[in-house]
Amino acid sequence: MKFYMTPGSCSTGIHILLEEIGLVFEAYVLNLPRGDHLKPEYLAINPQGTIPTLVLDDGTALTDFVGIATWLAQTYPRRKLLPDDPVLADEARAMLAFCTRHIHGEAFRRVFTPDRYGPDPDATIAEGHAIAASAFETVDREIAGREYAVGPFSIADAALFYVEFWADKIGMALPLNCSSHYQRMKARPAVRQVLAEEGYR
Ligand SMILES: N[C@@H](CCC(=O)N[C@@H](CS)C(=O)NCC(=O)O)C(=O)O
Repeated sequence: MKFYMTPGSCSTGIHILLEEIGLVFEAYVLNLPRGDHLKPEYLAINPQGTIPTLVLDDGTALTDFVGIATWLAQTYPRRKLLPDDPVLADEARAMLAFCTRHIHGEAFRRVFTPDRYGPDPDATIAEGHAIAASAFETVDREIAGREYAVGPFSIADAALFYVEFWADKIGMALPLNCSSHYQRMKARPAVRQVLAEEGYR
């Protein structure tokens, strides 16, 4: 498999899942500020010009975080990346969607790329911070008393981790349960390995 990624981006979440499963893959690092993701050769693989992309051995390109994470969980069921319990599995999918679509797509997209939202970047960044803060409070209530996002470790944790990592990066304080979750994730061998490989100590 070929994995297209950028260190410290949302692809870090998929990188963690690949390591958790113990898959062998070729990593291709894209430099987003330099525009690698908009070059014709990459757009031929992923027309949306986003990372992560996972190209399977038969050449199929999976181009969406939720899609890749779900594919990994279903393709490697023995790793139990989605709980057997259907209610918990549904909660994991809901958390995955909330982290990628809402916390990433609505909050951090404003914080990291405010120019996409109009002429007042400072107001957009502030709005992004406010959306993120409120969303982390919601997650904090949901994960209270659990070891991981829905109880057992799942694909939801990879998504929650990368948005927590971004909060940490921009100096945003996480509420208590999210902060504990973030520390617990950072203690996992696969997460430590991924962070080291991506250049974080
Ligand atoms: N729909 C994609 C979006 C992922 C996404 O926004 N990735 C960011 C990096 S964290 C990206 O590729 N940004 C480049 C761009 O949007 O131009 C997914 O969920 O995987």
